[in-house]
Amino acid sequence: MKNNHNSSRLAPSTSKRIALITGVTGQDGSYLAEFLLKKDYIVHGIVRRSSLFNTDRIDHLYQDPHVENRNFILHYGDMTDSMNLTKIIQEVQPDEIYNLAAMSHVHVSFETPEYVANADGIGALRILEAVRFLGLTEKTKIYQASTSELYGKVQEIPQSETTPFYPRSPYAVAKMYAYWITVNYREAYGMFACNGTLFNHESPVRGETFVTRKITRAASKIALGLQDKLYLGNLDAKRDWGHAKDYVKMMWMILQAPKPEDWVIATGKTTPVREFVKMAFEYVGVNLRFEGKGVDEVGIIESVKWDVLSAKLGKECNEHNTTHLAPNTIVVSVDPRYFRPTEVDILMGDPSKAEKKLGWNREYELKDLVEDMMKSDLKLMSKDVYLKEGGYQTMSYYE
Ligand code: NDP
Ligand code: GDR
Repeated sequence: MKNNHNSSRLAPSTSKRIALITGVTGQDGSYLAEFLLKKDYIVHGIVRRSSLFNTDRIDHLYQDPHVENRNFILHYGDMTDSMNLTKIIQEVQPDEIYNLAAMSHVHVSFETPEYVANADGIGALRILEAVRFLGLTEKTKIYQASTSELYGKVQEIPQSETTPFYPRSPYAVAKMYAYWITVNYREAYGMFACNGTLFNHESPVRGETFVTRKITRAASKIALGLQDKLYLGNLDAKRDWGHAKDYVKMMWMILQAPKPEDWVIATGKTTPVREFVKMAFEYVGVNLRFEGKGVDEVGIIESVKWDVLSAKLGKECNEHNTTHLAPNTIVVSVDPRYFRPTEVDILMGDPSKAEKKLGWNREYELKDLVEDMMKSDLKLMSKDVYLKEGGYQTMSYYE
């Protein structure tokens, strides 16, 4: 990150509303910061120190710390450091806190369970307790980023605010603690603290190792001839996928509701991973068929719509000059390393409470989401083609 952490130059006292976002460098944090800045908030964000810049997603919002009256201000911090969080909250005196910071990868949480409990679980407590300790319970509203992973081994379909939880990963168990401690602080101390139980939401800036982005990046690279094959885990898993842009609006809506409550935010539709793969390849005119079962299942090129591929790649493509996409080429295989010790088979949310009471509606259907991600990744990967042609090295970034 560029050094943007000079808190002695905070914005002067103002009538503007002040928001603090933990996890501002993440997918949701970056969209939410953009959304709140458009609403004329002063936005503070907490950023982790990293040995490389980790602020790519908020680069377009960055303001030089030497500029007076900034409305986007970053602070170094970590969810595992109570003193640091308390100090930032004291300095910022936020009207709204959005606690989005988390080690958010379900599979990785099996490798780092203790850290996840600390950052994702106790981290939420640190925020709540800091607000209480600083005497800000009347002033500061808190949004806790809860998750459909809480439903885990689902007890009913679809899942709503009243569906019992059955977490299936260290991540989900940590988030379960965060969920209930948020409810407890609301009930015990009358705090405006809410859980948004959000189902999967994706975007062109989704982390590269989540399944949707892994697929759209690979489909783009395969179309461009930069990668041969995509290896995935459980193709049968079903998820309720929406667009992050639609979902961050609801985080804000949840804190504008007349009273603090917990909300399910979802599309109400569910789709298998396999289908998402087909949709991504279809965007570039490649039709896939799947054959085999379990670890032997493969995705095979059935046919190519050359006119679609040519239009998407901006150059004439045909069976003679694009042989890497020949019919019957295997482009998807299963690798058991991506299986999880315990899996969440199906998630499908019932968003009717938020639809009725918060006016929740969505701009993006799944097809629009896939298009948005594919368009962006094709553009991104095309840069690699130019770099390679110019004799430069490109990063592999395979997972
Ligand atoms: P990302 O993984 O994209 O972003 C997570 C953010 O948290 C990053 O800014 C990351 O920093 C930061 N972070 C991680 N650990 C710490 C720590 N110890 N201290 C400070 N910051 C930390 O997640 P999303 O944006 O997708 O999700 C936002 C939140 O919503 C998360 O809590 C996630 O669990 C939850 N959620 C997400 C859903 C989704 O589908 N996207 C659905 C439901 C809930 P860095 O950039 O340095 O890694
Ligand atoms: P999820 O998202 O676990 O739902 O958590 P992810 O995209 O990682 O997995 C979705 C489903 O796809 C299956 N899958 C694979 N997943 C990954 N990552 N990589 C693969 O190669 C692969 N192959 C198949 C998974 O098994 C799973 O069933 C996301 C995160 O954003 C959480 O933080 C958030 O709380 C939930 O969504 C809601």
